[in-house]
Amino acid sequence: MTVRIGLIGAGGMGRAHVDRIANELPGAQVSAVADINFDAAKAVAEPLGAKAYTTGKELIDDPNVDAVLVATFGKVHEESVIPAVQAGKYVLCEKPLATTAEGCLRIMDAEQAAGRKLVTVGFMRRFDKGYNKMKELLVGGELGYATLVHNRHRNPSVPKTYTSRMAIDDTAIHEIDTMRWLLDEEIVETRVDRPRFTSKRFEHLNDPIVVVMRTESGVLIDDEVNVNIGFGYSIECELVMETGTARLGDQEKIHVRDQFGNRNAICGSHIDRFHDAFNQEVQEWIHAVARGEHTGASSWDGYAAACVIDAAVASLEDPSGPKVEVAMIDKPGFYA
Ligand code: ISE
Repeated sequence: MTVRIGLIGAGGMGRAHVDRIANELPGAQVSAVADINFDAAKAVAEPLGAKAYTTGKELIDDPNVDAVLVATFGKVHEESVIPAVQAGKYVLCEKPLATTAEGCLRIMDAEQAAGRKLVTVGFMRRFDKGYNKMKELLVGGELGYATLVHNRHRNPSVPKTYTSRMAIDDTAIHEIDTMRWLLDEEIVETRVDRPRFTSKRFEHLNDPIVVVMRTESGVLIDDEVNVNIGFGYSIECELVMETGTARLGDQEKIHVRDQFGNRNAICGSHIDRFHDAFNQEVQEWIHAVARGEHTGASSWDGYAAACVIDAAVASLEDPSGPKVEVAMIDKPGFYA
């Protein structure tokens, strides 16, 4: 079966997904594209012979759409995900599932009413080889249990429209989910520290910040979010266990050694740095949809991340940067 995918959101992330589905991954085709900017939808749809729409609703109702890929802004994910679920279609929604825990709960309600898990959240780092090796080492247990994790999440720059809240719900969300997945436990408390801010930021932005989190078992996680670093897109992670540590390889690039030194190129964006992880994620989703099965991070994972976001934002908005407990509902049996 060829899965016919409808893409909602024809921006950079959506176009990168279209490109991988058309040129790299077997088993699917993009049959429709929707964007509030119709010209942008048309520009992506026409070369593929796909339909273009202005609204997600029209795309979801299209009988030639089997499954929906949502790549709009986080704030408007909910308005596409809920109708897609109500139409009984599988959805791969880019992170965040919704920007607040409340929004995620509404999605979970719709999904439970539909009676099956239909929503996958695009937490692609779960498919990254380096993080998977790290998890394997931790689960293997030869270096003991985890005590600390140090993360650095650096972007070359962000547009003026990027807000301080987005440093958490759009950027740190990756570490929030990856740490829950890596350590296999919930984050129960968080606080946001503010170092000296960079002069390279837009005035309205708190940048850099450090999001500090603690898990149920007491593992302490720090995450430097630094989004105007200039030199490139750089993700670092070091897992500290009792008798050893594991660190991500720096970039998905080769090392060059010559008369200028020993170096590897720095990635420019997440699309570049996590290219293989995105491919793996989307490929597994396509195969699962064809089998009529759910795969990847669930709405519960989207909700759990949003609960940490809500707590971190509360800390960020209080100039004293207090520790804030993460409040969550009990996990419904549906997501067990
Ligand atoms: C963007 O949406 C991403 O997902 C990137 O991985 C992150 O580094 C960036 O800050 C976000 O805006």
